[in-house]
Amino acid sequence: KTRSEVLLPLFFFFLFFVFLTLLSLTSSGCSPGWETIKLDDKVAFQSSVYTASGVNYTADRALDGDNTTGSHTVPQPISWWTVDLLGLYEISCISIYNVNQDNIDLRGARILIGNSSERNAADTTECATINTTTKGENNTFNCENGPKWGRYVTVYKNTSGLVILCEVTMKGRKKEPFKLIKENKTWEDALYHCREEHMDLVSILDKETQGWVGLEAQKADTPFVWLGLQYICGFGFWIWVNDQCVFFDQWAPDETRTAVCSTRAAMNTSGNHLWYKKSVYDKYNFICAV
Ligand SMILES: [Ca+2]
Repeated sequence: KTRSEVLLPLFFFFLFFVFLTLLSLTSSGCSPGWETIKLDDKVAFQSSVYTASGVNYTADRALDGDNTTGSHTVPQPISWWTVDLLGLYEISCISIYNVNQDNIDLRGARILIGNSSERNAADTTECATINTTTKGENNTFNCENGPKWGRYVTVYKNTSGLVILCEVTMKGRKKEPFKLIKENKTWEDALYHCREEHMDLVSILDKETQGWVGLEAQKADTPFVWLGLQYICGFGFWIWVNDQCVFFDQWAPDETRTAVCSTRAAMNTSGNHLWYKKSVYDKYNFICAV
């Protein structure tokens, strides 16, 4: 045998060994390449709040960057903790740190990710089931079958007991499907701007999109933002700029469906983000689909 005939199989065996070692290293932590999501400016809430010695163990204590403070519910048949990420994220993994304390046992709790704060909503998917007590160390849970999309991350425990979380961290990346443009333009100029720079003026076809657009609208300088909803006055109906009919709507209670020509729809930037009829010549900030 030549020298290379002997060495080549050895070399491949070595590569295989390195591969196995790397695999075992990565499976214990979060998959590489994901950013840590900033959580101390997000909003957390939970099923109940435990109070002792004048301290309220509120949900936000799991996000304050301090391992010595924790959120704590009271024992109930179902306990949960939820963070609203105030945006759409692709989430790869969640890590939970807890101190070593007798009443902490999260085994069987599920980590849920979705776009509704209702934990049993149809669009909620499971990231992982917690299989350790999470006591006395930082435990990382990678989302099974790949990263999950969502705005709300929930630790959901329906096997009586309580949910204690000293510190929660997660990795992923933000996705921004809508963009507020802080320029005051007429409806048509807004439409041209969106179509040139992005995809289109936004169309809202469901409650979920209404929620996203409402979040973006809160940052506007003007009391209303333009939506891609136009009135076809010759035929007397409303239609989205992506040619979709209006099945979901959020009109303000006193707004009638009929309008004069040159009317378009704008969203109120405060309150419940209801829709109002506005003259096509009014100038507002606007929201593009990107
Ligand atoms: Ca904490």
